[in-house]
Amino acid sequence: MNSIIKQELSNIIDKSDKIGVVSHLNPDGDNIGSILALGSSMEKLGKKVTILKSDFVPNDLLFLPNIEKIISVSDDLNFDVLFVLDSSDAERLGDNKRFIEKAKYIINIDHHISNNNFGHLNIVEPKASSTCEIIYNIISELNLPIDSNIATCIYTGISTDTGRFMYENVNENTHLIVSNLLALGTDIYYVNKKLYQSRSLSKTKLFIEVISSSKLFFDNKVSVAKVTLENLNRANARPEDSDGIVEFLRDTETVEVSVLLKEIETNLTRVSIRTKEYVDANEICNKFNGGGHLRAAGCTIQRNIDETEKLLIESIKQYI
Ligand SMILES: [Mn+2]
Repeated sequence: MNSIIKQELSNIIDKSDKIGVVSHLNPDGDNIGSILALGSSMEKLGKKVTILKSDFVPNDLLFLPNIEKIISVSDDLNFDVLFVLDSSDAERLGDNKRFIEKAKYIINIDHHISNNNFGHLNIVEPKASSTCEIIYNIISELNLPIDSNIATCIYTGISTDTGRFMYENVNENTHLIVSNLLALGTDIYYVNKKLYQSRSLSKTKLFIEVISSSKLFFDNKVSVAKVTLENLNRANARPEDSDGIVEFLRDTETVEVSVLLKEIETNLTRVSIRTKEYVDANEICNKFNGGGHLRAAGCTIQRNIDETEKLLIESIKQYI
């Protein structure tokens, strides 16, 4: 963060009383972790903070400290400043996009390379491992309050967005931050058990069904799996229970690109792409008005799930 941005951010927080912090659709550990961490820190400063969700919070994140502070609203709220975290564009907020349209000042903090700088102040750092890493740096550079609960939320975002510290976005600084988070009292054994060893039975059933019907293409380099509404029904699972399938498929030795297609409705399919070494996932998704990161990206296509599958396979072909 350069000193001009740092000064501006500090001024805005100083002079604002009513502060909103908002999540995106289909939130993950980094998104929920970052809104809770920043929201709780500013609340400790004495600000009136509203932490808003734009969608369901996945079950495996309900253990996070201060999770009860997250609300969903139907009536309209006014903020002096609205922080939008981990969201590459305003559309990611779904219905809560209306808060962006009416807030006096928007601060966009994100690490997606595809971020379109929709805020008045944009702190977009594609090299950061996670939005939580950026939030940690803001808290430490601005001397904002931090405690073990805030540290736990930040740790969760960094751990989940780095694939448990395995991806290329991890560097020595990531581990230095984690070292500080542990010193602040994060119980990593407890957090890791909640995050990685607490899968529901219906989620396990969904994984088995979806993975067993997945298909391989181009010399086993591309793996494609489909989650239909029927799959969800049979396993008694929720749409977010498919989180993790696309990474599981990517981890196959021969696979460079894994694709998960989720049927949202008959002619609407959500696509998640993961790559391992040389294919740019962001570039593929950009063609369909989506985006994300080099090795993890997504898009939404207005076609049925089978047509989307054909479209994607055709589009990935040139990279293999
Ligand atoms: Mn993130």
